[in-house]
Amino acid sequence: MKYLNIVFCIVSLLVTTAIAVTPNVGGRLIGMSTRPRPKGLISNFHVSHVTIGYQGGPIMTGAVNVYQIFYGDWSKKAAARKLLSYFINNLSSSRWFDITREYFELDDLNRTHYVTGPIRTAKYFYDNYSHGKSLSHIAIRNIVRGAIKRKYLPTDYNGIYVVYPSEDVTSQDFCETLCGYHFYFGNDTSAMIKYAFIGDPSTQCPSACSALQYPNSPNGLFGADSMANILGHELVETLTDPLASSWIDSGESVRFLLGTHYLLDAGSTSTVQDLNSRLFLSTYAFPPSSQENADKCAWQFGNNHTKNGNMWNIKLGARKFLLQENLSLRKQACVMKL
Ligand SMILES: *[C@@H]1O[C@H](CO)[C@@H](O)[C@H](O)[C@H]1NC(C)=O
Ligand SMILES: *[C@@H]1O[C@H](CO)[C@@H](O)[C@H](O)[C@H]1NC(C)=O
Ligand SMILES: *[C@@H]1O[C@H](CO)[C@@H](O)[C@H](O)[C@H]1NC(C)=O
Ligand SMILES: *[C@@H]1O[C@H](CO)[C@@H](O)[C@H](O)[C@H]1NC(C)=O
Ligand SMILES: *[C@@H]1O[C@H](CO)[C@@H](O)[C@H](O)[C@H]1NC(C)=O
Ligand SMILES: CC(=O)N[C@H]1CO[C@H](CO)[C@@H](O)[C@@H]1O
Repeated sequence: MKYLNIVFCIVSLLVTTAIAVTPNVGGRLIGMSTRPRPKGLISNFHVSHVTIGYQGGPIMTGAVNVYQIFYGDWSKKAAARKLLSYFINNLSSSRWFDITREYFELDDLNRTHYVTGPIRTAKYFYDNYSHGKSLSHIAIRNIVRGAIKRKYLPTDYNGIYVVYPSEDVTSQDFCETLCGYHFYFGNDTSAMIKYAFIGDPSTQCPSACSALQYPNSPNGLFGADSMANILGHELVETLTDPLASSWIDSGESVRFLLGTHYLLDAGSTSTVQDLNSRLFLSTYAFPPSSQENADKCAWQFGNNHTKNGNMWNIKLGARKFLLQENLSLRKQACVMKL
């Protein structure tokens, strides 16, 4: 079976050259799960506090550009677009982002290189429904690929491309099992395009993918305010685990991940990419957890300020956001800052 060959290929690469070898095939679509609910589809989801370990792959060092793709109809949402840019541009100067700076990669001489940032917005692009109003995972990948191919956005292997479908667009698994995810494509391990999908929950699932009390939000933009939390989650995971080979659950769960099946967050969908950059998709139900750093703290906000139903827990620049906590390596805990 081709699928299994690919899996074994990754395993042997990791075993023979333990450091900094990154498979250019395989990996999973790393989703941010919807909020845990007592009953229903995601009832088995729980946040595990088992520490994550370094698995030998790369992280993203240095300055990282974020290329935003506003998909669908953003014509009346300049304020939301600006809020998301503001969030990105103010994130890496926060103490929250210092948590991310604890994460590192080892090069082939075992030298340590940390996530540094800064992250900042670069070119953005409006995509006027090029793939319709119902997006599969592959369509989302192709939206990014198309924007680069047609030179609306530059090719930047140290960048992160973010696709934000407008609230009228439905996306595969969005609201059902996940709120956002990050993934990658390309043929060459040293030249992979990293991208993320961030859904707008405001009309489709204001409670499954937002912790805010609809319609209240810190900046008066429920959709963008909710997306900021998902965006923070996916950005730090992309920085610390861009190819799902660096900072992800350690030990048995990862051996299981590589040797048997691609494990997933509760009920989400795995995406396996072969050498021809085709995508295989398959879904497993509630496997043991395989989580990245922000997954450990998803939907945990620590103390928040609440006024008239409006919740926030962090100030970035002059604006307030409700942003989840993150996993500190040193503290082995979910924290808002170091
Ligand atoms: C916050 O974001 C705004 C808008 O993108 C930007 O002008 C400002 O310089 C940022 N502030 C910091 C401290 O990065
Ligand atoms: C790097 O560290 C690993 C694990 O400690 C060790 O097996 C390997 O020989 C080291 N490589 C170099 C180049 O020092
Ligand atoms: C988007 O496409 C629609 C239908 O093709 C068209 O009416 C509209 O002008 C386009 N908008 C932009 C900003 O290109
Ligand atoms: C990967 O390689 C194939 C075959 O050479 C090529 O057609 C395709 O465009 C490449 N994909 C990327 C993302 O570079
Ligand atoms: C915000 O704080 C209130 C009061 O402590 C708490 O009940 C609520 O669950 C918190 N909200 C979130 C999203 O953590
Ligand atoms: C709930 C929780 O862990 N909150 C912590 C967030 O981080 C700050 C700073 O380290 C702590 O004071 C909180 O207790």
